[in-house]
Amino acid sequence: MERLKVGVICYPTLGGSGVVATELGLKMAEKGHEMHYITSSKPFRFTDVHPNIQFHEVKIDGYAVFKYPPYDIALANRIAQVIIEEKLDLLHVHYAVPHAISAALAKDMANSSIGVITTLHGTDVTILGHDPGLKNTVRYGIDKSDITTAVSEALRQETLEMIEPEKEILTIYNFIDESKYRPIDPGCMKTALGIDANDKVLIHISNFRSVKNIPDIIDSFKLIRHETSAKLLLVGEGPEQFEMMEKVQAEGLADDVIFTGKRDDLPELLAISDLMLLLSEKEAFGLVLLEGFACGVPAIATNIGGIPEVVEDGKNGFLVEQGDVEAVAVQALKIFSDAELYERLCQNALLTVKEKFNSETIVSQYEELYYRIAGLT
Ligand code: GMT
Repeated sequence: MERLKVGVICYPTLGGSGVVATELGLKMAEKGHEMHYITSSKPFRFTDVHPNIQFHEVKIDGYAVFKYPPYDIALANRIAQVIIEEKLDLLHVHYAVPHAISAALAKDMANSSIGVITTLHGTDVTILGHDPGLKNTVRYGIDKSDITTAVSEALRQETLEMIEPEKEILTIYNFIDESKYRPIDPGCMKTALGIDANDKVLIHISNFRSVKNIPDIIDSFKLIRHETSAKLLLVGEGPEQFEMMEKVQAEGLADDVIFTGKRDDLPELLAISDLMLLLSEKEAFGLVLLEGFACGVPAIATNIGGIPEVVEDGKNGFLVEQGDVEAVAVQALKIFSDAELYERLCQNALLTVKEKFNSETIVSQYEELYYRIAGLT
């Protein structure tokens, strides 16, 4: 098949969407396509450089005359340049707002009819979409795109109901790189973190935004800790971090809750973890669940958004209603006390990634769309 030149626009530093944009670009580059990232900085998970990947930095000067530097316009300007200079075949933008808007403007600036695929990751629809002013902007971004995808069926449905776009939306699930996330020997990680060999380890990984509902994680852990010897790893950093540190102190849990900060060795941390907790109030997909599953770690998660498409109750973990910290504790203690159930959940977690979220299948779905909008099928 023909080699495509793809412009990719994403938030280089933002959680799951940045990870998906990065991993997808790497997989496409491995397939022989030329991937051009047009971003403010190098996406954070880009540790491996590939000869088929190029970066085009968006520079913006902080002119004193502007209260807010016009990043979206600077981005549009850079996209337009790259469309022309690199003779791109298509653009893949992650997030309708602001990236699909910048892409539409760039097309106009470059006087180009280049195809645009927009992937919705959640926050623009589930949060911005509630703002009546921005709802029209999200709709504009979707309707100006040739194809829009959503990372879960729940997000697709919510977008159709809330934003009422004219264009159809397809669901393409997220994926992870199975060669990075797999069960590995934990080595001496438990000792390094000061965790006793027999302690159960619960893990939560996020960007510590309020939507992740970390107080519920701490409250659930307190109930679990009351019944069994356990440690809670809180991995990541973000706006709620210091407040959560204060809460852990106030609850008398400082000896059992470990704030690791942002870490690159997630497979190692997952290798010592028995259970993942994700108790968000909104979650379009929950990429971190897949990272855990791929390492054989089952999850307890809230029954909201796209989570039930990933966590199947009783199969690879358990679903709880948002705010029901007692249910989290009951399910966790049940899992810890039943070795057979635990083993079944772990095996099913691994199978979920292999069968439902297989990276090869999902990358092919995107590739097919790339050819379609480049007019090559
Ligand atoms: O959840 C975040 O804070 C970050 C955000 C992002 O842009 O990475 O996550 C969204 O996209 C991820 C990748 O598709 C999804 O796994 C997350 O569920 C989604 N977050 C929300 O819907 C809150």
